[in-house]
Amino acid sequence: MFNRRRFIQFTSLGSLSLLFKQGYAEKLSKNNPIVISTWAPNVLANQVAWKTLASGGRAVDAVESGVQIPEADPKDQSVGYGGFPDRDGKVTLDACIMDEKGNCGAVMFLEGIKHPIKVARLVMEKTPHVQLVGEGAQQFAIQQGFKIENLLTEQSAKAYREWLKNADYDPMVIPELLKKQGQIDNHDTIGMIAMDVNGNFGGACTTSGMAFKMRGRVGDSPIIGAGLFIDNEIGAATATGVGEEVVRICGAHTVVELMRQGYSPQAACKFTVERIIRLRGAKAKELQVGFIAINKKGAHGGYALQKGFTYAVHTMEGSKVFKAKSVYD
Ligand code: SD4
Repeated sequence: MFNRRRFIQFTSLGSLSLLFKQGYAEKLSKNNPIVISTWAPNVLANQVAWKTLASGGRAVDAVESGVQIPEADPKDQSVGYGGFPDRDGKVTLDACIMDEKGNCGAVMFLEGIKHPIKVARLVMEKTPHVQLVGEGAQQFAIQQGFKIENLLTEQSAKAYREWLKNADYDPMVIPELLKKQGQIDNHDTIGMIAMDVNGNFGGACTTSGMAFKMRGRVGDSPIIGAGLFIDNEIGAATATGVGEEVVRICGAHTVVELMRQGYSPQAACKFTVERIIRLRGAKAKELQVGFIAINKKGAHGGYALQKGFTYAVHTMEGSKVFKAKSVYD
């Protein structure tokens, strides 16, 4: 039953009157809207997305606004402005978005645009295509009124100069090194998925990719089916970690298809992570990949290869952070 006291406690006051006026309150409690994001610090991004969900808005609009928080945050060195550069010292961004009708858009290897998710949304809505890459993606963004900005902050440039001393690319070791240097605070690619009051899903994923990657490299994050997937009858899933491993198994799509077979979100994420181990054997011990998922009932789950993967959840009950279970400790 709908609990008005709890509802008032956890819903932003601004959206309350609107909700009651438009009769969303009942829908809110019945359909359990939910937004979840990879990594604990994205609690804030979820709160922004929740404002849209709590006022009866679409999941796709909620996630588009939510992921702009880390995109604009220079302290988040895995997403948008302030992201770590590639091995040539250039920040290149990947993002995708998907709605409840299977509409989707993506940009890859995009330079100089602070909010790649907004460009991905416009690819979805204003072009006959799903994916735009590099110079073409940038040209499209400029046509749509975006400004070119320098996205490389002094902090990320410093990390790059440090990295250049050895210039070894190792996706597992690099985050640890940067952590030791105080450069990162367990903050990573954001994959955000949501279900709105109408029971419809939306998802967004945005990243600056693996730090010090080869120039032109694109990971899983902007690939529909790998970094993000939605089937409105079933649920939504998104990924973080070493993108090459996620692409290999069509990660997010696999999670959703397992939920279709009756797996819970957590069990579907676990089975998908285990598929990486079956393919990669001992190599999987040196990699991190994490998935999160939600189903039509509003249940959520996550699973990772290595410990330390967290995800943030926002529902009618407020914000919470979950530590995902993992295969390796
Ligand atoms: C990529 N999956 O580019 C992204 C990176 C990432 O946490 O998620 N880092 O492969």
